[in-house]
Order: sequence, then C-alpha cells, then structure tokens
Amino acid sequence: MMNDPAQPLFLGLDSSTQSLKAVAIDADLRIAHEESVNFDADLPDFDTQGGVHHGSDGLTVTSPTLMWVAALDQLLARMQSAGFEFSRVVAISGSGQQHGSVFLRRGARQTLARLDPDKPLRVLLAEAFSVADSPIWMDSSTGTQCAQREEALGGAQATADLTGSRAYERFTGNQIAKVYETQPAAYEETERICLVSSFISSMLAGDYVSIDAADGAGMNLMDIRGRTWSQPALDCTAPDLRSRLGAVVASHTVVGAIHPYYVNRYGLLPTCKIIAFSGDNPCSLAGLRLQHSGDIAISLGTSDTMFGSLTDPQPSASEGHIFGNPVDPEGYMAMVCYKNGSLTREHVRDHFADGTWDGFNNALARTPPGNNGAIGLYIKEPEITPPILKPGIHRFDSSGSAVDAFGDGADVRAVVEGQFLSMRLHGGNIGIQPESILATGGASANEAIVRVLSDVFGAPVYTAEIPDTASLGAAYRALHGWRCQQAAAFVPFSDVMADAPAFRKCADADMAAHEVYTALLPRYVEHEAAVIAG
Ligand code: ADP
Ligand code: XUL
Repeated sequence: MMNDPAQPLFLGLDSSTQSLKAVAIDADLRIAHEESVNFDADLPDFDTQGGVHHGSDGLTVTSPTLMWVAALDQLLARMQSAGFEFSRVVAISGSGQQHGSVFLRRGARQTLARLDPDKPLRVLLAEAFSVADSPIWMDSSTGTQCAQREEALGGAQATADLTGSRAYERFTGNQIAKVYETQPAAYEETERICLVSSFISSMLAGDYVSIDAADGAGMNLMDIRGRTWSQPALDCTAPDLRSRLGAVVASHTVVGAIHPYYVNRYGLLPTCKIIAFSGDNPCSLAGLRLQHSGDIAISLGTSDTMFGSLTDPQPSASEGHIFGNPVDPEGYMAMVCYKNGSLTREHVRDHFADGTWDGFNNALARTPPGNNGAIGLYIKEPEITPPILKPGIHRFDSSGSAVDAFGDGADVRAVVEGQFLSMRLHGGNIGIQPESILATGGASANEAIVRVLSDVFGAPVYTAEIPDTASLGAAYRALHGWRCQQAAAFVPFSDVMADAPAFRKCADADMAAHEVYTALLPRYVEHEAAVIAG
C-alpha cells in the first residue's frame, strides 16, 4: 500500500539477542519501512555467536554492551542510505530483550548529553561503561543471589507476591547483586543501571531515561502492584541502588526528545518524542493488540510461550511471570514459558509418526480427543514449566499406570494434549483465563494442532502471521504514546488500534471435546506432580 509522504511516521526499534531491527508505521498502521542489523554478521569485530558470549563456567552469558551502541549507528545509517525520511518521524519507541543490564560509569550522563554528531556512538561511548559485558536473559549464574533474595524476602511465594515472579537467575536484580558481590569496584563506579530497553532510549534522548513498569517487572525489584521500586527488594540487592535506577514510569510516557546528535547526523526532527521503551514480550503483546483481559497469545515457535493481558494477576512461586501491562497503566500481563515446544513435537513426529507433519496430523485424526485416557509428558529439554530438569518421556494409561509405550498414534496426540493441558493448568494458576487465543509461531500454521488447542481451552483460536511482533509492537506503542501526549490524557490503546485489520479465525472450540479435557485435567495434574516429584 502507498504511504503518503505528508503523513507522520512512528518508529519502533527492537534490540533483541541477535539483532537490532526497525519498523516504521504511519498513523493508519501501514508499514513504511523495515531495516535490521545482525550482530554476528554485521558487527563481526565483537565476535559474538547468536549475539552473545558464553562464559567458561557454562552458566554466564553476556553481550558486549558497545555492540548494541555500534548497532544503533549502523541501523540508522542503513535507513538513511535506503532513503528513509527521518524528518517524518514524530515519535520513537522500542523493545529490548528483557532482563539484560547496562552499567554506566560515573560521568556517562555528561557524555550522553554532549554527543558529537561528527563521531560514531561507539567512539563516543567507548569509556562509558563500568561493566563492559552486559549480563543477558540467557545467563543462569546467579543461583546464590536468588537464594539470598528469597531468604531475605520471606520465601519464593512472598517474592512472587511482591515482585510478580519468584527469584529467577536471569532477572536483573539478581544480576546486579552478583556484580556488587563479584566486582564491588565496578559497582561503586556505576552511576546508572539501565535495562537494554531503557539504555537504547537513553542513547536516543542523550540522557538517562526511566525504566517502564512492564520491563521493570522483570528485575525482581519492583513492587508489582505499586509499580515503584520495593525498598526491601532493593535492600537485599546492593547498597544505594535506588539512585542508580531512576524512577519507574508508565509505558506510554514521553520520556524525552531526540538528542541533537540524531538531528544533525540523520535528519530527525528536534521535536521527535521518545516514548518509554519496554521489554520484547510486553512489546509483542502490543504488536498482537492483546489489550483486553482474556485476550491471550500462544506462540508455538522453537519454544512455546503463552501470554496475555489480565486485571487480576495471581503471582505464583511455581510458574510464570506477572509484568505491568505495556498499553494499560492499570493492567497487568502474565507470561508462561516452555522449553519443550516445536523441537519436542518434531522429536515425536520423527520417532512416533513417519517424520512428516502430514503423518503427524494423520495420527491426530486417528485418535479421539482425550486420547482414550492416555496422558504423556515429553521432556526432551530440561523444562521451565513445570520445573522438570531430567529429560525423559513419561506415559500413563487410562487406569493411571505408568507404561513404556502407547498404541498407534497415541504419542502424537499425547504430546500435543499434554503441552496444552499444561498451559491451561499453569496459565490458570497465575490468572490467565483465555476468552480468545491468538496463535503465532511456526506450528500455528498446523490446523490439526490448532484444533486441539481450541478444544483444550474451549476458546476460539485466531492466527496472526506477524513475523516481528516486538518491533511492530514498539511502533504501535510509539503511536500510542504520541496520541496520549497530543490528547494530554491517556487514550485507550484499543482506540489507537481501532482500524487494524481483524485476525483470521481458524478454529472454534468443540465443546464436547472441551468437556473431555476438563474431565482429564485432574489426572494430568496428578501425573505431572508425580513426574516433578521424580
Ligand atoms: P522461532 O521461535 O525460532 O521464531 P518459528 O516460530 O519459526 O521459530 O517456529 C519454528 C518451528 O515451527 C519449527 O521448529 C517447526 O517444528 C514448527 N513448524 C513449522 N511448520 C509446522 C507444521 N506444519 N506443523 C507443526 N509445526 C510446524
Ligand atoms: C523473558 C525472557 C526472554 C527474553 C528474550 O522472560 O527471558 O523471552 O525476553 O528476549
């Protein structure tokens, strides 16, 4: 579709694990431009694999902070060479991989304020960091700090009730505690700690920018209901932390204007507004337009993820995360992650069907909903939800006895049903009550799988073929924040999205099959508990 050159544009950036992407949209939500920089391929001197460095302990995972800085100049320069009209951009927002942290050295605020447009950012910010390698979400080296946090805050459930999640290794508060314990001099030198999201926005604004309440909830430091830092959570992390974090703001807040560096270098307007950046999962929620409680997305990709908006969160020590909602300052979002997603379905396809998705779907067609009472847990990778670390396949027949094998086609049905019953159970445990489901990711193209999903939840399933939901969501949020600012009041996100095209419905629940799953759920709970107990 043509883009009117007189129309303003809204830019969304996504600094993810492997790349920095940009999507620009107009006020009618049409995409005007897309661009990306791949860290491994385009910035080879940082020598990353998949955008990261793995530590020799097998647990530590970091990314060179300066690589994210270099990527920003490279992305903007590419857009400029492609003829992108920066002068039409009235607002920028963005998405960052969640949990990653950036430690800025004393004096870095001055450095940001004085960016010289004749020099690249990577030269200007080369000395700005007190910790050169940013811990990221793949890191799992902070087990000690997690235990200390839960001990100090009164246990795992108390930590979840306060911050939205029990202590997780990748959550930023535990990473900060590790830096304080293992590199006290670097912590002492640190003037500001940003998330990846608030760091990219700080570079654009040329000043420290606040963390938003959606991404801020991924730190184990924020009071999830008050949406401010929790003093007890700060106290068990590191001294004088509050002054290093800045404030928490609502996600639609205008946090600054573009720094003259970008006006001079790329032709942005000096009036271009920066809207608070947020995490990639919150931005995906915006990209999929899940603004109503009960709107749920289930991503069936390499791993499976379930997330959605809700008004009555129930933080749990056993599963999932509660974050602030990125498009509703009073709302929440919930998220449950699985490691055993598509790769596990592929494993079953290859070993218990003929190795094709057609064969897999034939097996589903040969077996009835509820699988004649057969239930299976297929743990190919150590699982997050529920926590089952030891790989293995666990099969139970209709009498509840553990068995070594199932009959024809039953493994295929058991893997899919087991995965979706688990989502229904664990999502329900933290307050997710789907009224409609938006399926995304590779396996959402499979109608036989989607049918089971619809029946297990008793809800219609729609599909969204949006490849980059996080960067698109960031662009939507730029538009949303700008509209709120223009109105000098909060504008519902649904008003801003009113003209977006409807998603395609691909399954309506068969309520008789749904009853079968509802009756099966208590048995699934029992078998899952037995497997967790080993
Ligand atoms: P990522 O999470 O890495 O972005 P995708 O969302 O692209 O991945 O999902 C990739 C997965 O989709 C593959 O691993 C594959 O198992 C699965 N997939 C692709 N087509 C089908 C299909 N027809 N049926 C079931 N699964 C499929
Ligand atoms: C969410 C998480 C990942 C990262 C990936 O808790 O750790 O999804 O956000 O970028």
